[in-house]
Amino acid sequence: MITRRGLIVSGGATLLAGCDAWSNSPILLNADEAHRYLQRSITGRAALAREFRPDQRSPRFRTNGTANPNTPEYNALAANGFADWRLQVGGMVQRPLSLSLAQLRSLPQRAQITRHDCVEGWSAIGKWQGPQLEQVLRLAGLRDGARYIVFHCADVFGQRKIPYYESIDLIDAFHPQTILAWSMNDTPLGVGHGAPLRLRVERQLGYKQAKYLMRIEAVASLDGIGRGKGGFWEDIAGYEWYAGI
Ligand SMILES: Nc1nc2c(c(=O)[nH]1)N[C@H]1C(S)=C(S)[C@@H](COP(=O)(O)O)O[C@H]1N2
Ligand SMILES: [Mo]
Repeated sequence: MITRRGLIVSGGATLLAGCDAWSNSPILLNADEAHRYLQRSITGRAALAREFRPDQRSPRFRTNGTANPNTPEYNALAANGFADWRLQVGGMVQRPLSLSLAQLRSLPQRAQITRHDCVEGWSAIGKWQGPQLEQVLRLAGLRDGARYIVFHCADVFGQRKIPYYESIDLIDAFHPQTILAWSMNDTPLGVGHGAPLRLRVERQLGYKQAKYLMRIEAVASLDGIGRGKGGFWEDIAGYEWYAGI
């Protein structure tokens, strides 16, 4: 039996399937997403970001954005080496999780040497290691209807003390190079680079690489997150939510 999804993925039949197929596809709900899907099939969202040799790493990798959250909560966690820190995994999952650094380190690991590109115009090559986000999402089990993963951070901005946040779709969440990095250049992440855990989503720009992760949330829609654009800079400065490189 040919499902509507089958028509979508079979390529040539896509246009014949018409609007009905688009609107019933589990991954395409509106024109904006349909546009991204088309772009994706041209550029290949599943393709890997380039990986480099160890000797190609940048001698200096600058920090950007928050270099130390410096809140009482964060300082207390940092003071004892993040032994009491836990990554909360919740939202639309079957099994909410609370994972220690030791648990994250004991999952199968992936290491990659990649180039970080900041929207402000600088780049740096570094080595990152941690479990693939996919490993953690499989442990938690996404519930039907979950379509985005939101990352909530420890650092806060402005008078209203809004914690940094970012989000990605499930294509990037399950991309093999999307990892929860606790190590940079073979050393546990320093405070400047997001200790104890940060996201690496290698096909996107720097501001998507959320540092100081505290909580991961699976959601059906980004409407209830911040002002609805899916990320801190997206909401306050109009940055693109999909920051593909
Ligand atoms: N929590 C948090 N994550 C963040 C930021 C931030 O200010 N807070 N800045 C982003 C930006 S714009 C960039 S370029 C990278 C910088 O990462 P680095 O400090 O390790 O170079 O982190 C991203 N992730
Ligand atoms: Mo950036």
